[in-house]
Amino acid sequence: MENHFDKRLDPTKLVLGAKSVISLQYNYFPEKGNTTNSYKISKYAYGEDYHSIIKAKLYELLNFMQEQIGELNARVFTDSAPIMERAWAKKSGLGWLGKHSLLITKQKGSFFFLAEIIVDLPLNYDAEITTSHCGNCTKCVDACPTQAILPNNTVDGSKCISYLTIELKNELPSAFKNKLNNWIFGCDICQDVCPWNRFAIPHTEKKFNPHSNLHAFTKNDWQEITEDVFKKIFKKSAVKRTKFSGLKRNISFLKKC
Ligand code: B12
Ligand code: SF4
Ligand code: SF4
Repeated sequence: MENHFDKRLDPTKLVLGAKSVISLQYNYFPEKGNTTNSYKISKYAYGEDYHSIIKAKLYELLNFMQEQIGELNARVFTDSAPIMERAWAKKSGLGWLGKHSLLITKQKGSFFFLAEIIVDLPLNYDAEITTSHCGNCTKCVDACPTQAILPNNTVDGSKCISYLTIELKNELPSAFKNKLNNWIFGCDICQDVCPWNRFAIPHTEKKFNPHSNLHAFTKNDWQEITEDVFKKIFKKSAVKRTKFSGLKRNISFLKKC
């Protein structure tokens, strides 16, 4: 997070002559969730990796813009560069930042990815939403099993199950015993309990649909998963980020709890 901090603050360091950040969102809320009593995978990772799917759509939009306007200096991003995606989305009027730090909209909740086109084109800008619609609610803060949600809409990344199960390269610290709530890749708890997600509508992106076996997996199936099965089920999935060894580490840790 400390790398490229100058770029994080200044989009002209990513795109020369940048004048606008176009913020976009892409729904990943699935029709069907994890099976109760089994291990859980975050909704965003059920199907194919979102990076390539969303990037293809961003290029489609950028090409359309260039057909209408002429050549532009622009780059497209989703979760792939030092950009403060939530801060830009808020500034673009897409929604507000919930106490769990994620962007929420009144119409759709929060189960969507953020993406941007940074372009050297001046535009008419939407107004920022400055009101939070969290009110006195603290459901996400109360439900987080590792107390990772801190005051002022921030998350202590090193305590977040998403970081522990995906990004952490070492052994899982014993302090998190009995706290991972059966999550083996990512965590959706703070979003599942958020009242605004009752407005979430299932996505229509076929590539986000899970492999037909994913929801049928019992705890036993997960504990016995082989590298071949892992490669089949998660062939194009974001779950590959944790690698077979990482997923096995998470499963063994939960088995011991
Ligand atoms: C690092 C990271 C994580 C870390 C840390 C999370 C955290 N809350 O900080 C970990 C691994 C824990 C994580 C987990 C998850 N993540 Co994540 N993550 C990121 C990532 C790559 C960077 C975030 C970042 O830069 N933080 C640093 C701070 C400084 O910047 P910021 O987040 O933009 O916003 C703050 C600052 O900008 C500040 N601010 C405003 N103005 C200014 C001005 C100045 C000068 C400064 C210094 C600061 C500042 O206010 C903002 C709010 O606090 C982003 C993608 C991206 N490039 O933004 C995805 C992203 C935030 N993650 C996302 C998702 C989906 C998740 C998970 C839900 C995945 C999962 N199911 O497991 C969980 C949710 C956990 C949670 N409650 O946050 C989505 C969120 C979509 C949404 N609706 O908001 C993003 C945007 C990826 C994407 N493109 O869709 N994530
Ligand atoms: S994703 Fe899970 S561990 Fe991370 S802040 Fe939300 S509830 Fe807590
Ligand atoms: S659960 Fe409540 S406090 Fe947390 S983000 Fe949703 S509305 Fe805001």
